[in-house]
Amino acid sequence: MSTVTKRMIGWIGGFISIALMLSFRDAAAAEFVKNAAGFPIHAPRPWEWWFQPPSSPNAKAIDWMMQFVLWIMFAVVALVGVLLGIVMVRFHASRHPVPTTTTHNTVIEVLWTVVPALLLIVIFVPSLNMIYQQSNYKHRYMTVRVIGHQWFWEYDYLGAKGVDFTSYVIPPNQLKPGEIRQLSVNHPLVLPAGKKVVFQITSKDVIHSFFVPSLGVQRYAIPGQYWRQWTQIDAPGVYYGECNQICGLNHDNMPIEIVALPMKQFQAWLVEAKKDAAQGNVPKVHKYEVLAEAAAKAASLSHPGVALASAAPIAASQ
Ligand SMILES: [Cu+2]
Repeated sequence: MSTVTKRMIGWIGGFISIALMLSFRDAAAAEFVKNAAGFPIHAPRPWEWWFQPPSSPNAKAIDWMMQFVLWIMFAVVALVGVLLGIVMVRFHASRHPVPTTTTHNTVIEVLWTVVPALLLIVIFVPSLNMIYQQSNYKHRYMTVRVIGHQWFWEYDYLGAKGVDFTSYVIPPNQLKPGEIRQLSVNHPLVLPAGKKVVFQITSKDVIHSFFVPSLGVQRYAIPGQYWRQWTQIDAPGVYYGECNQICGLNHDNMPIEIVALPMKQFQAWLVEAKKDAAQGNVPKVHKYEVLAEAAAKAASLSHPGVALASAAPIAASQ
């Protein structure tokens, strides 16, 4: 096989791989596993090549930026690769035994300074835009204080007196149908869909990190400091994240589960939660129709994507 043929095969293979990656992404974005209430489950899926499908304005901006920079990078790598290939073939010692003594070429030097500078400007403008978008906390609907602990999360609904509860991972041997191993929690954070929510993030002990990729949320939780971040969840659904700052022995046991409810259902839940809090009880966050219905019907769910717990406990099936 000639060198040219091999090179051709290499290039064609490369393009086919990229096309495949893109088609995987489109296929992945199109389908969600749904819980029994019809709410899509936003969790990592096997063979996911790209970011989780973005579900908030922030996540969409991040996703767009990632692809924008990726394609610029792809073009730069392709150009440099082709030039390198040409040099290697044309100026190979066998074809070109006497090396040239050229040391300067003004046109090329100006080009390889100006073109990268322009590329940086092209990247700089939208990224600055994104920073401004992400630091705009105006017109919020509500604020939730998120407190990291070793090893669980605490959610304090500011403005809803007493609504402040902890959220623990469900141990693998206690998973119920429809729950996801190391992602489902006993008390999920309940939020309204379609409204701007500000998180006020801090920690009681060590540094944690509040990370929900599909919502474009990621902030360190640092003792003695409040860091903010906002999100606006596009549609009702269940969104999963994890503490992504190594915080000790059970770092992997502090996932984040956010249930985004339609406005009416959220308000109904909040009324209940306030009543519970007034009676000195932990708000029963599972006591709303969506999750109850989901738990009841989830046994019938089957999907190759998210590894939902089956009716039999995991420990028993192993
Ligand atoms: Cu942590």
